Amino acid sequence: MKWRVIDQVNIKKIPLGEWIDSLVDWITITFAGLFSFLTTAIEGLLNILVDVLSAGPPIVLMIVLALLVTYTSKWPLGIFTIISLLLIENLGYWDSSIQTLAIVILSGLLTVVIGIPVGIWCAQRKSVRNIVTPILDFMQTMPAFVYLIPSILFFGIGVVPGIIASFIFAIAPTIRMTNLGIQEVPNDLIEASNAFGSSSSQKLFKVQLPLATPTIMAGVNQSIMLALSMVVTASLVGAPGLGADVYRAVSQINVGQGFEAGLSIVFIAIILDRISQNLRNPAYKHIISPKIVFSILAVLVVVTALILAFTKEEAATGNPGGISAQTDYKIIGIEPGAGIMTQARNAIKDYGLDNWQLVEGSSAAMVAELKKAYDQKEPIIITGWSPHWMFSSFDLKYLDDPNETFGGSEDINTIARKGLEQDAPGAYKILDQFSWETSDMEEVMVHVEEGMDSAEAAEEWIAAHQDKVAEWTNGAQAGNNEPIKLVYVAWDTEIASTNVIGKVLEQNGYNVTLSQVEVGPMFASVANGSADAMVAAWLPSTHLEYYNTYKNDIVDLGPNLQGTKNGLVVPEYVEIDSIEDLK
Ligand code: PBE
Repeated sequence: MKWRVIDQVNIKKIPLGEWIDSLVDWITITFAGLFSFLTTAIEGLLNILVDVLSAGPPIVLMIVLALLVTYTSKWPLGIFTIISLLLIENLGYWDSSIQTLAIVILSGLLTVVIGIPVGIWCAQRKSVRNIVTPILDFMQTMPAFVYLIPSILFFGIGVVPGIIASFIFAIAPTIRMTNLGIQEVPNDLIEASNAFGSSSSQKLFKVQLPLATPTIMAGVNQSIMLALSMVVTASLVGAPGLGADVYRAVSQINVGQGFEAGLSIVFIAIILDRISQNLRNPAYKHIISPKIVFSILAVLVVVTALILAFTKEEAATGNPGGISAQTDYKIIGIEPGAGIMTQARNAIKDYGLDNWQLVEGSSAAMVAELKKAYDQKEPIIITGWSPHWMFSSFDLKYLDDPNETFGGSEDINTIARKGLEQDAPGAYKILDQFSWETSDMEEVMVHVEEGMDSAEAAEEWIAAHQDKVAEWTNGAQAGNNEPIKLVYVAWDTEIASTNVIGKVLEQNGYNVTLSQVEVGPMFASVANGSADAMVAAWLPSTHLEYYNTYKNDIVDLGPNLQGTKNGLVVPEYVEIDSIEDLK
């Protein structure tokens, strides 16, 4: 029996979530111009950074970084740097590392540029401090994932929402430590400078900031490390780099790849930590003065950026009005481990779409991006599948796939763990007899999309289709509160099916838990028996690889739905018809 305080005193749930939704909607529309400006600016800066970092052959950047680490933190660490970077390059994570470095450096710069002035302001005015401190507490305790949601709506998917979320997550230490550093400046020094009649800006720049620098730098160092720790989270909304490699490894249960990418993150973390910790007080400052070293570095960066800017040939963008230019050669994908992503990667190869990039993220982020583009009648290409409610909410079409890279029409199969038949024969039988039509599934999906709770939508469908449910439960013995664990991925199709079959099992005496996981873990958990079943295997093509990996350790109960389809999808107003048109 569920028990809620508000039921007892008869007060309605406060619609806090809805208020936030409308607020975010309002912000999205009102500040659309600002957001698209910020997106372009941040993307532009990031591209420059990436270009500069990858200007020469990798060894050049390795040496520069090693020298910098040596200078700030002594030669043994310099040697460590060069060895670890060579290892990263050998393992094949060099390009990802550059992306990650650029993301962290840019979020780091943003935190410095905004955090230090705010910190100074806090130190100077108590009233500001009183407002900023609780906001910082809030920002630091709110799970960082939550920032990603509005970030997607404001900035679209890709690297920008990742940078913004990292920035919000990472800025607090810089502000706090700047404030602290300035306040800790001894009072007699302030009085002395007052006595000499210095203006408040002289006091700030000549007395307070220099004395506070070590504390401020400690804050900056922490901010950089926090930004680095966001890279994995940011990859959920499509930020590239080592984080995306880790996410992909989790999604596909690829232990080796996960370890390699994780190790690369550790190396980058050590390098960034050492440089930023000792920036203020370099180990060899008595040999060359920091001013000279950092000037050389700055000149190097600026000159490289300028040379690149002038020599860069206009990338072969083809027809500027064409679809490729308009979408920036991006196909908006979903979870990296999804079968449709493998198909899309193959399509890029099969159709020779060398310049195209498949953006990894999540189904929810993809749909948010589609909505955004659709509202503004902007061209967009996504990985899409049916059944899906998006086809009834938007006018969309599949691009022709003459090579059949996306497979043809498929089925969704139910898969159970070995031994379930003996342990819970009734549940096994119901799962085995579960089978419905696309239109049934769509009924549930539309309700969920309209905002109904998925469990409630499932109950409603069950109540309206007792005849079908009776066929599934026919001859199945009722449970005695045995636990049944169903796993699923948060695709709209599987949210619908898993909730419905879960409710049916529950109504037949089973104690059902649903747990949402990534694709790889979904198959693996049924195979190793930590979950009882799933109703989400798209076969024969989409999940073929997973199926083949685990087929000896699972029981395939056959299709629960027939006639699905995968492909590349565009809104009707986009004037291409075939994947071949993307060339
Ligand atoms: N899908 C929906 C999944 C299966 C269900 C097509 C996104 C996939 O590609 O793995």
